Amino acid sequence: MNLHKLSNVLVVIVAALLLLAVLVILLVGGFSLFGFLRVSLLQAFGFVIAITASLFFFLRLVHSIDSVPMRASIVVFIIGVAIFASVSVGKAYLFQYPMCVQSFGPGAGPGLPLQNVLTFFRQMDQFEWIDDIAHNPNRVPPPIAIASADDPLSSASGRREPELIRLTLETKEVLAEIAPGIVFNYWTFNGTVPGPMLRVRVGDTVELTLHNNATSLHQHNIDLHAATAPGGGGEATVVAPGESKTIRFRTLNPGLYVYHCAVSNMSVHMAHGMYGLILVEPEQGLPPVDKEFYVMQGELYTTGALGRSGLQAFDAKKMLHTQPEYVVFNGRTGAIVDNMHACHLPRKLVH
Ligand SMILES: [Cu+2]
Repeated sequence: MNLHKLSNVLVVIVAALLLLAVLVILLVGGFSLFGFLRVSLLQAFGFVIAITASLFFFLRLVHSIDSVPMRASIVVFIIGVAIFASVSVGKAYLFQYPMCVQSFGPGAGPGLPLQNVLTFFRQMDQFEWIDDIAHNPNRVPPPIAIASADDPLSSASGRREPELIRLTLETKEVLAEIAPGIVFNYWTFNGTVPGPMLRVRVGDTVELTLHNNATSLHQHNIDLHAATAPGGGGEATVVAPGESKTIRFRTLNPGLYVYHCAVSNMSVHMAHGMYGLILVEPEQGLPPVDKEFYVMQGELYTTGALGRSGLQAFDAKKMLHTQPEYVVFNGRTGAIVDNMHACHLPRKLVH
C-alpha cells in the first residue's frame, strides 16, 4: 500500500473511531453523559487530529529515510516513548472512575464503580433535586434539661434517668448546587449536609434505624464515634439501596462526636457529604448558653476548577492530593452567611 492510500485509510479509521466513541457514550450514558463530556470530547477531537497529522508527517519521514541507522533510531525513539508512557500511567483500573487512580489505604480504592457512574448519567432525572443542600445552622435539637427540685428553670421535658431514644436516618443521593449554577451529586443523611444533629444523654440507649433510599446507587452505613461498637456501628448498618437496618447502642461517654458513612472507600463517601454530629450530653447536662449553632466544615473535590459551572463530577485524584476546589461550611458556599444570628434568650430564662 502506498503512502497516499495509507493516509486515506488512516483518516477513515480516525473518523470511524470518533463516531464510534460518540455512539458508545450515547448508548451507555445517554445525552446527559454526552453533555457532561462535551468539553472533553472537543479536547479529544483536537488531540486525535493533531496525532493523525503527526502520523502523516512521521510516515513521510520514514518513507524518505533509506539508511538503516536512521530507521533504527526511529524504532528506538518509539520504544522510549512507550516505556515513558507506561511508567507514567501506572496500573490502570479499567472498571472504575476515574481510571488509573491508585491508593494503598485499606478497603477499596478511591474510584467509583464505572457501572454506577454510567447508571448515574442514564438515570439523572430520577435523583431528587434539593433546592438548598445546607443544613440550617440554627436547627439544633434543644438541650436535654435535667429536672431538679431546686431548679425552677427545669421544665417538664427534663428527664433524670437514661431513656431509650429512637432515631431514624435515611441515606439519599441527590443533586444540589455547591454555588449558583454549579451542581454536585451529594450523598447525604436526610438530604442535607451535614446530616441532622443528634442529641442524646450519656447512659441513653439509642435505637438507630438506617434506611438507604431506593434511588441510591451505592451501599451506605453509619459510623458513630459515640457508639462503642465495631466501626462505631458501621459494620452492622451497611445497607443496600432500599434496605433498612436497626442497631442499639448505649452512650458510654459524654462528648461531641462525628458520625459519617464508612462504606469503602469511606473518604469518597464523606467527600460527597456523608457526615454529621452526635452530641452526648453529660448526666448533669450542659451549662446554658444564649444560642447554639450547628456548623461543620467540608471539602468538595470537583473535576472542574473553582467556579466552573454545570454538573461537576467527583475528582478522586484531587481528594488524594487533598486539594479541594471548595472548602465550605454546611455543604455549599454561603450556607451560613446572613443565616447565623445570635439572639439573647428571653430575660426570664437568663440566669
Ligand atoms: Cu456512604
